Order: sequence, then C-alpha cells, then structure tokens
Amino acid sequence: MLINFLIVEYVMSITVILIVLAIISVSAVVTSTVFTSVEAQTGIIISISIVPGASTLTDTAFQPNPVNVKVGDTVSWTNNDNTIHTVIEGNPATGGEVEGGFASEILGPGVTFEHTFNQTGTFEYYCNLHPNMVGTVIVS
Ligand SMILES: [Cu+2]
Repeated sequence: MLINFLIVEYVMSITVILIVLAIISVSAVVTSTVFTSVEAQTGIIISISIVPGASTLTDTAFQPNPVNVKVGDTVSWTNNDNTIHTVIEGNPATGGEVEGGFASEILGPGVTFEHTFNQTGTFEYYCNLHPNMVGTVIVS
C-alpha cells in the first residue's frame, strides 16, 4: 500500500516536471518568433530635402548630406525646389550613373522619391539634370 502510494507520487512528480519543461520550451519558441518578427521591421524612413535653389549648389543641394542609415532603412528625397530634379545613383566625376542602381523619374516640385537600402556600403548619387548636385548615403 505504501509502496503503491510512493510510486503514484513519483509518477506525478515526473509528470509535473515534464509539463513545466514543455511550457518553458513553448514560451521560448514564442519569444524568439516574436523577437525575430520585430527585428525584421526596424527599417525607418530618413528624409532628405532637395533644397530651394539646388540647381546652383553642389554637396549642399541635398540636405542633410551625407546621411548615415542602417540596412533596411528607406531614404525619402523630396523636391522642395521650384524646378525639376532627379536622384540617380552614381557620381558624375567617376563614370556617372551606376548600372542597375537606384534612379528616380524626373521629380517636379513637391514630389518625393524613395529607395530602401538592403546592403551596407557608401552610395553616391546626383541629379542628372544638374550634375553639380551630389550627395552620399552611407549604409551600415
Ligand atoms: Cu537637379
């Protein structure tokens, strides 16, 4: 009788321990899943202004310049001038437009162009209507 009771007690203790371990492992999986999905959504938007009178400017045509962003961030250029501009990856002094790089359409006054940076690096850009207008985005 006493031995039977001890066996039942022993089995119940083991069962409780197994249930606790199961709860811990499930919550660990849930926590890591939530953490991963939050981590994947950290990209923010960084705004750059194409300033009034930009046509006559060089490295102050785009402000701020340069900008430092993180992988996954989106840069948003807004034309705050009263004439048309573009945002083209590359540098007119070192070969011009980068093949396959980011490139806006012609941006009228008030129009915005966005590009999301998914790799680290230093990305130069310019306006191909006014190649004196140059800027840099540094992605880390
Ligand atoms: Cu321009």
